[in-house]
Amino acid sequence: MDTTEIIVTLTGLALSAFVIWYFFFSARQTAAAVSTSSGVQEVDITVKGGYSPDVIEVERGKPVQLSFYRDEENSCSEELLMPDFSIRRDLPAFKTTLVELLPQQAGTFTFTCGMGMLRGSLVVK
Ligand SMILES: [Cu+2]
Repeated sequence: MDTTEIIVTLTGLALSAFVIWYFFFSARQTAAAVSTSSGVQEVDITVKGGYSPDVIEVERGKPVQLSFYRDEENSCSEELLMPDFSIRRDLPAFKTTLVELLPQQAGTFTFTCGMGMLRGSLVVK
């Protein structure tokens, strides 16, 4: 190996380490839903290279309204999937999209972008 190959290899390793850290170990942000007087549990989520917060806690049996504000044009996040709730929604850039659902069962339900790269979870208690 010459110097260039070593540098390329090391850069590649550093990038892989960063990607692994980013997807699996970076700090998760948890937010509990705020219930309105009408009993709707509301949560605001910003979509920008990920979901923030990406862990959302709600109570079972009460309607949930998630407000997704997509703060970017990156096509990765243009679609939102919540397979457990049969939800598939387009998120227009720089707009808020409301997603309503009624969690009937306790558990942790994943939501992702259309490609499954961005991830968040809805924790129903
Ligand atoms: Cu994506």
